Amino acid sequence: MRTEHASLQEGRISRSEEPLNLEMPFENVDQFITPTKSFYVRTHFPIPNIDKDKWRLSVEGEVERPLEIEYDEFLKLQRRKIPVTLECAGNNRSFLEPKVKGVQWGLGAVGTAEWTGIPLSILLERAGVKPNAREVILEGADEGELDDAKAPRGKVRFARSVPLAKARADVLLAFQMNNVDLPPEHGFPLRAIVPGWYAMASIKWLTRVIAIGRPFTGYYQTLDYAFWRNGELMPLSEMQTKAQIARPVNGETVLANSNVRVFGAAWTCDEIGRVEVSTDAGSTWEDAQLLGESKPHAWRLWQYNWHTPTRGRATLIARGTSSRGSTQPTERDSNRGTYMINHLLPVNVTIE
Ligand SMILES: Nc1nc2c(c(=O)[nH]1)N[C@H]1C(S)=C(S)[C@@H](COP(=O)(O)O)O[C@H]1N2
Ligand SMILES: [Mo]
Repeated sequence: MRTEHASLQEGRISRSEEPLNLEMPFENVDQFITPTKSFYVRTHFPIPNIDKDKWRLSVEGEVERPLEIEYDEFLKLQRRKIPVTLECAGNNRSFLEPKVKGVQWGLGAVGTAEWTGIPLSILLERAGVKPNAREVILEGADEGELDDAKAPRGKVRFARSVPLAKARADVLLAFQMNNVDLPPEHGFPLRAIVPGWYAMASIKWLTRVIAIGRPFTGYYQTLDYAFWRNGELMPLSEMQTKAQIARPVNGETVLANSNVRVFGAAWTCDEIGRVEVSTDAGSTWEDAQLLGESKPHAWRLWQYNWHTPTRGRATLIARGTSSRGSTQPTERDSNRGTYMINHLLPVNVTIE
């Protein structure tokens, strides 16, 4: 690992060095907020080194009054702080059979942080969005050439769009993560947080906000981070419901005739309604206990008290349901390609 990145790893699993991709060991989850040093890192290009005094955010495109904002001006605006769970759309990819291309994430390309920033709606209002605008493109400062015959030639920047209604509703432009300035790898000086959506939409190193009157056709919108629906490639958006077991871990040996705490986290695009656990490979299910309070767009920790049998093996499975009633699918849907992996995953344990 390159020396400048080695110091960043700090107990995280290195999935690739250049670009830097680090995973949180999911078995370590024990609190609602993920410490920044444990939070997964996903990058596509080298991390841009941005001088905040030279950095500007532009708001342009289909707006009456295009504007540029400096970092210090940002800090003077009315700020908000919200906990939001980010999950990479490729989380759990290493469990797919047969294997597919892409970063081989296990369970830990997910985490919850408190994000402090300015609602995007404030800037859109200042700039005066024209009536014909439909979407808002969020563009980062990072760029590079892509190793894909379908990609445009030359350098491409990492960019995604959100519908104008979503941009106005709850997209946050965050300058702090867990109460301190964003670290470089998480998007310093400013990143978008798109609550409830897979994290590819939460653009780091944000430099441009562009209102447009038609659907955005950028590489990371239409070719990558897309899935098949009715024969058409659709951009990924909302997170799908998922419950993951943090402990026990797959392959662990647990004590016979004892109480074992099965513990994990569950999330969806809004709020979790229910988590069930099976200790017999999915034949029967019981409700887990949801811990803490429910917060929109953030995961919910849960636990289940399992009284273990005398000896043998068991297959544990957790299953989440959103407050709107969408439950995790049992089987993988191949239309989802290499993304949105939320089918049920077994955790096999030995009882001794
Ligand atoms: N500018 C920019 N923003 C980006 C990315 C990127 O490579 N460049 N990666 C996206 C993806 S795919 C994910 S999963 C999240 C990861 O955020 P994190 O590294 O803070 O965990 O950032 C998103 N925002
Ligand atoms: Mo991602």
